[in-house]
Amino acid sequence: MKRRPADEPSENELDITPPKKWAAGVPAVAHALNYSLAETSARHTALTLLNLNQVGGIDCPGCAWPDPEPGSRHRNEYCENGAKHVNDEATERRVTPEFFRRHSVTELGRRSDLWLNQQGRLTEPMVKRPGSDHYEPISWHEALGLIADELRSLDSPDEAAFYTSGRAGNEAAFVLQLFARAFGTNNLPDCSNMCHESSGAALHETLGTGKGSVSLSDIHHADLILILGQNPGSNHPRMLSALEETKRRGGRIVAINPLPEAGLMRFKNPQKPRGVVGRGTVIADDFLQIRLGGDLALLQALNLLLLEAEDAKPGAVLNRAFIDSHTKDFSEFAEHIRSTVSWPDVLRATGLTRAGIERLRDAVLGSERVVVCWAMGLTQQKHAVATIREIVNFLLLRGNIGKPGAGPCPVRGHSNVQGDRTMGIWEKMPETFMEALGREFSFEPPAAHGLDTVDSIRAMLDGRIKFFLGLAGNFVRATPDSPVTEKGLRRCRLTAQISTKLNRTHTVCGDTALILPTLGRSEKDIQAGGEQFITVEDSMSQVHSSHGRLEPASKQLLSEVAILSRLARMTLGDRVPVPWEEFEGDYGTIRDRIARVVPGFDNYNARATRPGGFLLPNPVNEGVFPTAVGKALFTRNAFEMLDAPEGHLVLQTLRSHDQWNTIPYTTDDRYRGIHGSRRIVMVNQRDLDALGLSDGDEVDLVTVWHDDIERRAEGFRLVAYPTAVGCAAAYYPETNVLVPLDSVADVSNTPTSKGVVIRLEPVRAGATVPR
Ligand SMILES: Nc1nc2c(c(=O)[nH]1)N[C@H]1C(S)=C(S)[C@@H](COP(=O)(O)OP(=O)(O)OC[C@H]3O[C@@H](n4cnc5c(=O)[nH]c(N)nc54)[C@H](O)[C@@H]3O)O[C@H]1N2
Ligand SMILES: Nc1nc2c(c(=O)[nH]1)N[C@H]1C(S)=C(S)[C@@H](COP(=O)(O)OP(=O)(O)OC[C@H]3O[C@@H](n4cnc5c(=O)[nH]c(N)nc54)[C@H](O)[C@@H]3O)O[C@H]1N2
Ligand code: SF4
Ligand SMILES: [Mo]
Repeated sequence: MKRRPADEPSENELDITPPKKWAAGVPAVAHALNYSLAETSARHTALTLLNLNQVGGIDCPGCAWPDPEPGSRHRNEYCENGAKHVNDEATERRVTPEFFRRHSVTELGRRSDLWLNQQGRLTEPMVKRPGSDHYEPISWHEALGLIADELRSLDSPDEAAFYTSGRAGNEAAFVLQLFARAFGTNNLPDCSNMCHESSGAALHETLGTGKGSVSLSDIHHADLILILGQNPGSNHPRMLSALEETKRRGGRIVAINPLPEAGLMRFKNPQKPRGVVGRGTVIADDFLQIRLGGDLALLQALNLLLLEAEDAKPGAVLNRAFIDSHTKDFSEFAEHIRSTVSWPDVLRATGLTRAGIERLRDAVLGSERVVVCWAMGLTQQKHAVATIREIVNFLLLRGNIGKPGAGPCPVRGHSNVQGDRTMGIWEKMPETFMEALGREFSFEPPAAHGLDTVDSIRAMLDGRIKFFLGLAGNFVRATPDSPVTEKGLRRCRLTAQISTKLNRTHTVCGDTALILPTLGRSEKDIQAGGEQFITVEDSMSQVHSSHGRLEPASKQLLSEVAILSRLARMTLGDRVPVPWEEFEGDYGTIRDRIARVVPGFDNYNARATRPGGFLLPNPVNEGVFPTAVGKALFTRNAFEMLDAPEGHLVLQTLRSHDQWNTIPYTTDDRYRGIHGSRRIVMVNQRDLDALGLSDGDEVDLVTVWHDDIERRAEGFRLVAYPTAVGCAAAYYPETNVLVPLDSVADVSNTPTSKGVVIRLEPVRAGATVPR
């Protein structure tokens, strides 16, 4: 059954109910089923959901949270949002050539992100030729030929950028980076540049590895888990089941967040009968309602309190043996903390009380095994890398790294964002990887580092990048400073997107633009060598396979690997001896090569298909810290905080419960009690009073930044909300327009999406409000 394209939803029926104090339970399951059934038939829904996260089934295309051991998986091993994500892909709606005849590119550019996504799956390759305002059908051969010609006509390979979003599987990612490097560039920007780049930078520097070292079992066995800057109830829902298990074993959890997120407060597990009725489990034993950007100050104060506790009781607080044998620069760090932490600054930066921070110290002192989890609330701040380094300092002090039940846990976003990096999607892969790649395929990979996401946009703006290819993702909505990014992309000579669904990036075109429609993860992938599967790596470094089950959305779809292999062959000919055709026919041959290039992947093909897959070793768990000096490093980090001038607020741009990154599924945010509109901004009642504004007023959000460009997001409804004082929250991507391209984290170059100083300007009666 083909469904009609959906109509543009109405945006002005805002309905506010009190924020929820618990997450999941029966309503969550009901919501997922409602959404799924609106998109697909009941049979389809059953087929996708029963295969989700099962051995031999489909890896959930949602977040990167790991699956339990094969033997302990539930029959419904997915969350409400995982069900929504997979059914968003399995929709029976279709975008056809007829659709593009009816809608010009300009018209599509005026549609909302929600509407574009609701039109359904892309079905045929399409081209927008120079001077035209319509996409028209094109054959695969001609489409890939156009791209290959454009690539060959560039003055330098560095005029091309190849973007990856973290849904791409290992095989496609490996082929893409190989193609880019064989072509001659390291310009491999990815979504990770906007996501956990700060985590990778800080962990790599201090521990010698950019990944977290914690497993699900460590989460279960921790005495104490700190959760900073993360909203697992919406963004990693099955993490709540793991936290429930931690609690059952007597562990404690402290939530550190400007918002009292429902999932952190109380959880009703829909997979357990007792979770469906009753009050569920209280997740957070303590909640520190921190101000945006205050985490560095909090961690430094906590580290000072630990040093002072050690002074009071020498030998009882710090793990001296661990510090002496496994770390470097402890004294410099301790001296720095003692001489720089100022309590007035800490209290101002965090908005917390000293008593609250001392409570946290006591919780730490009462715990042998501590895990620290974090996500975007930390990574998307100017001082993100310093903050995460300070987490490492904190963990090192009591030897909470490399032992069971303890360690750093950056909770990754996209289901395979970590795997894509392991496969070489990074503009600055280490030399060891480049050498192995060059040796395996007998070529000289380019030595110079490439451009990341923000630098690629800068290069587009000044004409240094002329070609853009996106493997999944929605570049113009994921990136900051929307009109600036759009201008950059429009300056390209050719833009091409390998996508499953229509999104805004398809409407922001270079002279020539191509839509290359591809198979989703839920679909059967049949190649010359038979039925294929792909592999992915979760947030805890477990690598496993994913097998598509559904019939493809259209007969004309090609797999990501097929598109990239054919494009590489057409562009490079036999310039580099890579068996592209063999890769396309049998992904096992790609995995054989990966096994020879990437450490930890020996015997990849056999191990990937074992139930549950295999775990990549993390040296930290063997007590090895592969930094330059072979030890974990304590670091000294300068105090920094987010300060808003009088009459201003700091804004974070975040996700609702009902969206997948740049794609809203509905206009609701159920756990926060917001229904019917995404153009809202959450502000504390005390700030509303101080600003002379009221709940329900309409305002523009205007960025305060040191250049002359006016950045304004128009027509937002104020919602009085219990967020930290001085801190506002509004949804991404509608507010990306407010984040200046140059407002980035030190070291990692990640846009500061969680720390933008704004003012609220009341909208005069009668002014028109855009959608
Ligand atoms: N359903 C769903 N799941 C997803 C995604 C999705 O869009 N939808 N996206 C996926 C991706 S790619 C990612 S990266 C993850 C993102 O997962 P999250 O990081 O949980 O996502 P955000 O909505 O950006 O939420 C940031 C959280 O940090 C808090 N926060 C903001 N600033 C600060 C701060 O300065 N300090 C502290 N302590 N807290 C702060 C916010 O209040 C919020 O709770 O989720 C993944 N999972
Ligand atoms: N202001 C602000 N900006 C942010 C953030 C924020 O919190 N605030 N978060 C940042 C973060 S953490 C991230 S990860 C980025 C996300 O940025 P991206 O990863 O670029 O964006 P997504 O929304 O995940 O991309 C969705 C699109 O991917 C395509 N797609 C989906 N599945 C597949 C598939 O299997 N194959 C292919 N080829 N295509 C597919 C579909 O066409 C869909 O429209 O955004 C970042 N931007
Ligand atoms: S927690 Fe993440 S990976 Fe697991 S089912 Fe939900 S969205 Fe999918
Ligand atoms: Mo992300």
